[in-house]
This record gives sequence, structure tokens and C-alpha cells, in this order.
Amino acid sequence: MSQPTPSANQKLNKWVQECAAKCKPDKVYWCDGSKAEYDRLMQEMLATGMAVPLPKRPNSFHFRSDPSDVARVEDRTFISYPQQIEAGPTNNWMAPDQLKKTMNELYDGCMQGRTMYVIPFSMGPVGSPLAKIGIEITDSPYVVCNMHIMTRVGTRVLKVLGSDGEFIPCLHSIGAPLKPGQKDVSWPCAPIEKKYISHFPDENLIWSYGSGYGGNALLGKKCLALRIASAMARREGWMAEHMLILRLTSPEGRQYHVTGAFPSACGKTNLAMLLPTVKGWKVETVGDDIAWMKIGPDGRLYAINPESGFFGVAPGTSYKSNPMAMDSIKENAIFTNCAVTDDGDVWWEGMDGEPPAHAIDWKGRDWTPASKEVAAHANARFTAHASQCPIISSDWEKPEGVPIDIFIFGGRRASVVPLVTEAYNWDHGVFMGSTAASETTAANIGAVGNLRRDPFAMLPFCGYNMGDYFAHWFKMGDTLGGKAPKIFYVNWFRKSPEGKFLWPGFGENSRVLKWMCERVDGKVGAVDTPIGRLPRKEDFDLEGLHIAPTVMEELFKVDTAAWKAELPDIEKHFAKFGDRLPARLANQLQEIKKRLG
Ligand code: SAT
Ligand code: MN
Repeated sequence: MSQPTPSANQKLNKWVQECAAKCKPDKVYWCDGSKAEYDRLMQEMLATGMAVPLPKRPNSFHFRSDPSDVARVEDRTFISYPQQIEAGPTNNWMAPDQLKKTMNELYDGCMQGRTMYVIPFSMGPVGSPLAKIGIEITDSPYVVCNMHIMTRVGTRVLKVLGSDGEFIPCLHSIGAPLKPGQKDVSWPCAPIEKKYISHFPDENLIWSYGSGYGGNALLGKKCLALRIASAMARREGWMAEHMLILRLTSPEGRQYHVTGAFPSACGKTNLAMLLPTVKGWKVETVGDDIAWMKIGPDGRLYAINPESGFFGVAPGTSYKSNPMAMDSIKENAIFTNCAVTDDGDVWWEGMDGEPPAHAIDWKGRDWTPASKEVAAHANARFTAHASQCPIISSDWEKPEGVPIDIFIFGGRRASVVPLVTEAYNWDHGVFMGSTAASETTAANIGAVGNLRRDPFAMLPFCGYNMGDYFAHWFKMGDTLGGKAPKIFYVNWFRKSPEGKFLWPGFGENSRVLKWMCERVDGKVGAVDTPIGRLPRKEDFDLEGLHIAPTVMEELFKVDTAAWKAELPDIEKHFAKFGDRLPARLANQLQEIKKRLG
């Protein structure tokens, strides 16, 4: 029934055997990563009705998930150390023994009637000194196809692994065994209370059960590349961050590399693929979600994108907001939970042009513009290979990565926070990152407009106590010394008292990036304020943009009273970390208090 193992790695073969004995699949299949394999699995999913063909987009397919399985499940995500304090105040915790016992009961026979796929994958270019190898075991062919796009999959990874290489075991099951003769549904999964997305950082181990969607199931992404990798990075002296990576080139041909951390719904993918409006400047994309960074032989920080594709939010993506993303998904793409039009294309809210007169919505029902519900789920996604992005950097797969000049943090704030602020120094920058906050949108839980602190945009992704994570940032800064990237905080979302966005955003954000680059080179000055350094009016390039001087004043306004009013919330936020809060952060809070007077 099952293939002989193509792996020379005893440890891996033993683990695969153990998983098969536990999950009891009908057969075991080792993925080779070939196009033929991808095509064959897609054909099988078309045959069962799980995949819907999209004649308008060559080699592209649409999937509808179960309405209960549409996003990451943060409540069901666990960081499991023997001691709860190691998971810290921001993570769900359960002791490893208890969690494994519960999950082993669920895994028992969970793949009956299904195939167990073994996916060898590399996060980072295969063989890169920054790359890590994972092996995902899954019973979802949809997961296999997505992993083909999002990671480097197949036999070439087993070659690098060799007989004694290290790998991160990632066990995944949708948790829906089939009895003999039982008919399958188009998106099998387990009910919410049986879903577990579990991480055992001490063992570099991931166990996921019950969901087939996104970060719950594509285990290379948030589980490995952020939660497990952040814990590894701390032990090994590097950084795993929830950051986009881009390259800017000035008219003179000087290159700058930028990474940026933003909470969800702040336009990270849009920024990663921005088309600059500022004259003569060029942007290339390196990554849109995750950066792994390590200090290179010259003492600078180098970043790779561990992924090889984009798993982007579809609604709101258009030729206006992100033309390069639109061009990346013309073919060879997977769509999930979008609407499907009568002529065989996908559609979502916020796409260019008129809505279709009729479509099938993400739940498979008839939809017209008069329908009360949205056609595409708010977290509908596209999966596309990074090489399909027209502005992907020629160096996006450079094994040693690209040298980082600038870190950006940010959030969505209608008031208080100016368009851009430069940190006084590394410690102040860490303070900015650790207090990063965003107003909740419809895509978040909680009341719309509430302020949610999301330190370094890592709140759902830090694989250990976040107080220790802050300390790790200080340690990295100490090692980098004068070669550390400069740190900035941005807010594209400030509004007028009438509720209108003050800054046009999108391509115009290149003006802010240009100012940052000129600060790196010491070409322009800045104004010192209690909250950090702001641009001088005369240095900020507004050529070709019609924006009233009063609006610019508002964008650069430092409202001292409003900042003072935020301090108690920051104190409360820091207090959560108890004695794991680095003294240097408490000190930064005192400093800003003093500066605000
Ligand atoms: O579903 S994912 O975790 O991959 C995407 C996201 O939530 O950012
Ligand atoms: Mn993300």
C-alpha cells in the first residue's frame, strides 16, 4: 500500500512510523515536491468537488472551507512548557504531559480512510545557513498543495537533511477520520472544542489537530517560522520576526533594506509590494510576512524570507491598493473562501470595478449585490508563489539574506500617533516596538476602535515569555552596537476630526521611506520631540503631492496631553510581565514621562 521511505534519516523514519501507527491512515505518501505531484493532487480534489476550477485564471482553483474553520484560532493555540511562566502572560498554556495525553487520544485513528502525506520542507532557501528543515505530516491534500507554494518542498530537502540532519516535526490532522463507506465532505475538520494548535518549544515540536485552515494547518508559517523559530532564535542568538522585507533603491542606485512589523489589517502586504510615487525611487519585495535575521560576518543584521509564497488577505486587495499583488495571482494560484463568478473567476469585496450581478458566495450560496451578507469571507485568502510577483527582488532567495538598514513598527491609530517618528536610540526603539498598538477593526475580536497592544506584532506568535523576548531584543542591540538598524514608528491611519484619513497612503508611503533612508545616511535633519524625532518640514519630499500644509501639520503633530493620557495604559501593559520585564523598558517609560513633563 505505502511507498518505501525515500529518507536516509533514521530519526525521521522512526517518527513517521510512529505517527502512522498512531493515526492509522490507509496509506502513507512521501511528497517529492514535483509539479506532477501538485497537479495530480489538484485533479483528485477537483474530482471530489473540494476544489473548484477557475477558467479565468490558468491553473488556479477555489476552495470553500467549513464555516467554522475560517481563520487562526488563537484561543485554541498553546505554548507548552513544563512551567507556565516560560509561556508568559500573553500565551495560552497547558503542561506538555497533559496536552500530549489529550491530543494523543484525538490522534488515535484520526487518519482512518485517508492518506497520510509526509512533506519535507525547508523554511528559507534550501541549504541556506539561515534555513531550517521541517517535516509536516498531514492528512489534507489542500495543505500539501499550499505547502508546495508557501515553502520549498520535496526530495531535495531530504537530500540536505541527510542521515543525521536536524528537523522540526510538525504533525497535522484535520481530525475527521472516515469510516469504511462513509462519504467525505468538501472541507472536513473537527469542531472548535477539539481543535488544538500546540507548540512544544523545548522539543522543537508542533502538533496541530482539527483545523485545515491557514496558519492552523500550514505549519511552516506561524507555528514553525514564528512560534518555534522565535524560541530557537533566542537560544541561538538570532531573530524570528513577524516582518515584511523590502528593498528600496534611490535614484543614485544606493540600496536600503527595510523590515517592518505591523499587526493584522495594517497593510503589511501592501507596503511590501508598494509602487513608489516619489520620483526615481524603486521598491522590490523580499517578503511580506516573516523575517529571519542573523548577524553576518561584517557585524550587520541579515534577513531572509523563510517562506516562498504569499498567503494574503483577498478582500480589499485591488489594483488601487496593491497592483503587484493583483498581478501575482493571475495564474497558478489557490483561492480560499472568495466568491466565484458565473464566468469562472474569483471576486471579493474591495476588488476593482463593479461587483458581479451574480456570484456564488464563500458558503456556496447564490449571491447578488442586494444580498445582506458579504460574498467573500473577511479572511478569504490567496496563495501564490513569490516568484509571480512582478517586483520580487532578484535577491529574494539569496542564501545569506539582505543587510537590514531600517526597522519599522506601526499600527492603526486615528489620533495621537504621528505619521512617522524616529527612535532616539535602540532602547527607545525597543520601547516603541514593545508598546506598539492598533485600534481593532472588524477583522479583530473586541469592540471596533479599541486599542490593542500588540508588541512587535508578535502577540499571537511569540513562542516564549514575552518579557524575555523584549530582553532578547536588547541583547541583539547590544551585540549589533553601531551596526544596528535605525528604528522608526509609523502611522498611516491618522484621521481628521471629521473622520477622514489625513494621509493618502499606499504608494505615497514611499515619501516616508525616503525620509528614513536619508536619515540613515545623515542627509537630513530632524526635530527632537518628547516622543522621538520627527521630520523637518523642509526635508520631507511632497513634490507632486497636493496636500494642505495644515494637514501636514496635523500629521506631524505631537499632542503632549494625549500622549500623557496613554501612559497609564502602557504601565498596565508592562505590569503584566512582572519581573520578566527588562529594567531597560521600565527605564524608557520613565524617560518618556520626563520628556513629556
Ligand atoms: O492564517 S495565517 O496565520 O497564515 C495568516 C494570518 O493570520 O496572518
Ligand atoms: Mn502575518
